[in-house]
Amino acid sequence: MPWQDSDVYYFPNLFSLSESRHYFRLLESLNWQQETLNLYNREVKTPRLQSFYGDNGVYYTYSGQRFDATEWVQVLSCLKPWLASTCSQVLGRTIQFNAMLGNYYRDGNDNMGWHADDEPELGQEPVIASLNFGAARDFKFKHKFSSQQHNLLLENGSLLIMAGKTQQFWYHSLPKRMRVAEPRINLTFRYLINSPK
Ligand SMILES: O=C(O)CCC(=O)C(=O)O
Repeated sequence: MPWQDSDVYYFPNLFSLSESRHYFRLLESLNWQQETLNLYNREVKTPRLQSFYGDNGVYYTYSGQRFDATEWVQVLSCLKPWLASTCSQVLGRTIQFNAMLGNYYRDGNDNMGWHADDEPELGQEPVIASLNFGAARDFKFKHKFSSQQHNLLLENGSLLIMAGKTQQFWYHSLPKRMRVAEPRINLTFRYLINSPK
């Protein structure tokens, strides 16, 4: 995308309709959980389900809570190297992933608020590779220091790559869309640099 201070690529139809259906079915059996977060001393359930897989010992912290990775399962172990090589070709350098944070949106009421993937454990210029299956959903970008905004429709079977300075300069969100009745599965592959436990 030709946006200032960013390195964003969108590939629709990376998977055919039947491949996407196949992956959606397999991915439905991941370890989906609705997390409870403590926000301003109130217990709040995240408006979506999440799952977190990764190499042994990998964890991430979110809203002061620590989440330890579940051991890879077959479908993710197959997707991971394939996606790493796809991203390496796109970005022209070797990309590796050691974790996958997944999001399951049951319908258009489920959403994700504005944030940047800028936690220290992701490093300075993280590569986030995001696969989309199921309902198409709007994905919004908002510049951190100017009024620029962009919208991308993330379609069934597509790939979004966010790299370079994107997380330093932009927030992103997946807003509610009340007209959407179908579920959506999103897998975000990342590389986490964890300090020893
Ligand atoms: O579901 C999506 O596409 C949003 C995922 C996302 O923003 C994230 O995992 O940081």
